[in-house]
Amino acid sequence: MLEASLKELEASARARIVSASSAQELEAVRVEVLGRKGVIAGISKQMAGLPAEERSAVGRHLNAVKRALEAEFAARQAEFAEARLAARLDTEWVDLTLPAPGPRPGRMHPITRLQCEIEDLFLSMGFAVLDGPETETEYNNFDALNIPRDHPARDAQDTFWLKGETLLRTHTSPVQIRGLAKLKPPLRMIAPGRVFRNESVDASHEHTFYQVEGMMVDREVSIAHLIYYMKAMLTGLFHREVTVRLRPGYFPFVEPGFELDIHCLICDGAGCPVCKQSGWVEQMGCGLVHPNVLRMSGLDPDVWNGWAFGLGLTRLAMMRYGIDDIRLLQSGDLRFLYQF
Ligand code: 2NM
Repeated sequence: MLEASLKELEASARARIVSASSAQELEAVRVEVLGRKGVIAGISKQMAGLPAEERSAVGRHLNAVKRALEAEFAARQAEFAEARLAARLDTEWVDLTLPAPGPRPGRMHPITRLQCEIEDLFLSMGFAVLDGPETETEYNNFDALNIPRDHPARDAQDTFWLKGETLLRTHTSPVQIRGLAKLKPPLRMIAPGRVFRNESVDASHEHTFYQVEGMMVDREVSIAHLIYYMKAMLTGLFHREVTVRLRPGYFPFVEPGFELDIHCLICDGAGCPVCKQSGWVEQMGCGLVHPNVLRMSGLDPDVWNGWAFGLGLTRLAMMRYGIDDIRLLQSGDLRFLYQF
């Protein structure tokens, strides 16, 4: 009786293995036949009731059927695996003879580009380009620049204070103070770099931004020299003649101090949103180096004097490239960066 059902089982299992149309269907059949609770396991259980001599004959037959079906399943599984591979080769092939798509090259950030151009301009006029630390002493950042002890810029609201008397530099002037200690006048130098102010961030304010400051110290330096060099820089940057005007401006480290405006390059002075209809755009602060600053750096203001300027690269970059939100500059957004 069991012998007959074994034969029948083998035949029907073989038929189902052959007709299985997918690996999943085949697996379902395998579990049903060979699984722990499958048909063969069931028959195996029933054998317990047979007399001993019959049991060993049926047992041998059962094992033979089991091994034969296992081999059959394995062969059919291999067929499915091979078919899967063939299908992948159809869709996933790669032509190895094609030239590789080279890496997408990086670009220079718009601020870096401006900084490099300004460095080149001043290098060509005999200036040294100086670098310095981003963490500074209170002395280099404030005292040596004639900024009074009670000046609001020293406030925790404006300055990121670190441990002790150190801080994140709020301008690159401390680099120039270091320059004055190292170089002998007559001297010319610029100090480009990253500066930090404790401000709330919005579309036109960042806590981290870029500046270029510069100074020249010689005998009998005048405002005429200052204007000459500022015009040389702006003409070089904008590739055209620029008209400038000076208004009085207060910075503790210069006397007299000025705000320097340029005739709006977008509307040529007619009035537009960039110059807020005034025809002029505020560009930078500048002036003649305060005698106290020279004195604190060990220079006699009766012998030496100088001019200095401070320029924000962010505003300049926004103007030059028509960027309307300052936050894009530090966003790291490739969609923004690849436009330059
Ligand atoms: C400005 C405006 C005016 C400036 C002064 C000095 C130094 F070191 F000579 F004292 N460096 N930069 C200066 C002058 C900076 O920024 C708006």
